[in-house]
Amino acid sequence: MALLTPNDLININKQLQEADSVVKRVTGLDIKGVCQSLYGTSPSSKKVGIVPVTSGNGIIGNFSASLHVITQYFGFDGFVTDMPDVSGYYEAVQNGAEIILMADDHTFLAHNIKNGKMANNQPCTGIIYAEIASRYLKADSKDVLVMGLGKVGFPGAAQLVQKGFRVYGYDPDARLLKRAVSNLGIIPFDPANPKKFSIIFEATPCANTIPEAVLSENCVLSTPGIPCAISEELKNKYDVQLVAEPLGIGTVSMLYSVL
Ligand code: NAD
Ligand code: 2YG
Ligand code: MG
Repeated sequence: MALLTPNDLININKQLQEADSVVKRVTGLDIKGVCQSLYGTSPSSKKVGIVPVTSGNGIIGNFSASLHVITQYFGFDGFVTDMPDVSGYYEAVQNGAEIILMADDHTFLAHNIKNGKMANNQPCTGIIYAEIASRYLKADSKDVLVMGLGKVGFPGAAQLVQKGFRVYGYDPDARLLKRAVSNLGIIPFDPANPKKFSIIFEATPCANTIPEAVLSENCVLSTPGIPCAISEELKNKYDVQLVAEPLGIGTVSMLYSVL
């Protein structure tokens, strides 16, 4: 799995503000509004304990501090524990945390220890980026292109199918494409025979995954994928509405899902 770097998280507050303004322009709602509508919950300043984790590749500079900024930005009462790992977990609970946020190299979880609900970052990220894409106010049809059908893309595709969209999907991994076709009923997208879309959801760890032939003027590209799926040049050429942010949108989706 591709891990975040401190570089991705530079100036997270500004990245969140910029993402929020694109989401507002695209959907008419801010990110909180999308979460409220998606999960039917609202935060009322819940206490969130953020526990740094040293296992595997270890602590990512800025990761816990960025989660702190994100929790505050969305109206939660976040704090980072002084200690990492088990001692940090103990410290978080002792200090009144109602929700625990922590991540190792494989799993980033939110656990509401009051009601027992738990969330995983990958499906929560896919679901909210797909939901944002699905709410595009100027969409010209119910057709959506999903690029990447892995741990983030598959649950996003499922969300779009559930909302009644006609979902075209592509993944170079033939087993994953087959799984999405048979389990979700999506239409396999053939890159050799492209068509234009006004809504695109992308979840891959690769750059330049969106071919020019699928872009329509002013289309929405909602993508948690790092690095970005589209070049600056193509973005400008088609005036693409780009929703892309490295950590906050997925995290707030996790938090709302466990309220
Ligand atoms: P994954 O490995 O489970 O899935 C990625 C899929 O993309 C794979 O199935 C792969 O075959 C496919 N793929 C590769 N090249 C492609 C191409 N050219 N066209 C279409 N599909 C292609 O990874 P994941 O866990 O689903 O994560 C996807 C990306 O999202 C990663 O970059 C990850 O770091 C990022 N991510 C971001 C956030 C966030 O908050 N922004 C949160 C979670 C994950
Ligand atoms: O506590 C720490 O600082 C580290 N143990 C955090 C490790 C997080 C690793 N996960 C990732 O980098 C991401 N792929 C998942 C985070 C979602 C946002 N992209
Ligand atoms: Mg995000």
